Amino acid sequence: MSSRRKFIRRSILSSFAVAVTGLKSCIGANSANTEETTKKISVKSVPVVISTWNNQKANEKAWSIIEKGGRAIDAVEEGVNLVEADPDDQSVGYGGRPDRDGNVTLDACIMDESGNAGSVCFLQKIKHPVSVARKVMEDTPHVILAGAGALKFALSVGFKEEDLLTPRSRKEWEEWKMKSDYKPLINIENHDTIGMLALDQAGNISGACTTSGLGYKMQGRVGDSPIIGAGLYIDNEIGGATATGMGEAVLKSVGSFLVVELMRQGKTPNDACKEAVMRIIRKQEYKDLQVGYLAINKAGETGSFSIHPGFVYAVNKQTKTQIEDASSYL
Ligand code: SD4
Repeated sequence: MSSRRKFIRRSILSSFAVAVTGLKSCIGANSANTEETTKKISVKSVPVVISTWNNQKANEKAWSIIEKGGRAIDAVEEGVNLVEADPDDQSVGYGGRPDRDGNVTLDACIMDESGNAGSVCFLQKIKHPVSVARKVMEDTPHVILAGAGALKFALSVGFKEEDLLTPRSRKEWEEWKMKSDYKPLINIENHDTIGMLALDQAGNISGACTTSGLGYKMQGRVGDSPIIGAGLYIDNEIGGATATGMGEAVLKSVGSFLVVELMRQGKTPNDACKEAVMRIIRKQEYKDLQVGYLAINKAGETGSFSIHPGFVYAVNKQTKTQIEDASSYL
């Protein structure tokens, strides 16, 4: 049997194997018949990989793992690793824009289908913060390690120290210092953070998020991306969500957790992302800031929404990666 046919067959088989305890909320049933509903209905799980912005290669990498029957957690880690290593992506990992003092400081987190989570923030000199986050998740009793402690841990488990400031990012920072004008531009400067969600053939969901944060931020600033519930949240009974854009707005609304909880209450991924954006819009001045959410549910349905137009995302539900425009409030 061709590997494509095997893949389709496995996907169909897994769709019947998934019984979702949280399903009653997905379909709006009341609590009295929860058990019955759970027994009778199973979700048809269609494998999917989705990630923020135009990260086609990262999606292709992740999809190649899903397609072979691999785990979602491996797919998201290896997918975002590609972007972390790319010197041309100035919002993530190697080549990321530095803070205003010239330090490249990285934030990342990862979460698996069992609700395990790992995170690093304000980590310097390590090219793959998401892989350090996975080690935190798997090898320590903690969820978040920060700064010098995160670096010490990374070195102790075999990561190597590297200078992450590329000549291009250094040159731009030197130019920025002439004026020191701190005003992130929507969709242009500072926005390429990768948040990735995957649903594998076994019906399991995992996610990862990694960034160098806002360019020219204050030293020590940590954004939403490494914070479980803000930049990323997974609940394998319901779905997953990730965020990009102005981290302060996402942090204050615990955005990704909110999106997943809204899906638990019965909203589609799209409507859940929209409502999470509306929470920001109702509470603060939003004209000068961009926030975008992506979500998937247990069935593999996807959704997205942003404040401003221009937020794009990469999605695989079939072999070819599509780059799509998110709907937006403005
Ligand atoms: C942060 N949310 O550090 C990140 C930035 C981002 O695309 O998403 N950029 O606030």
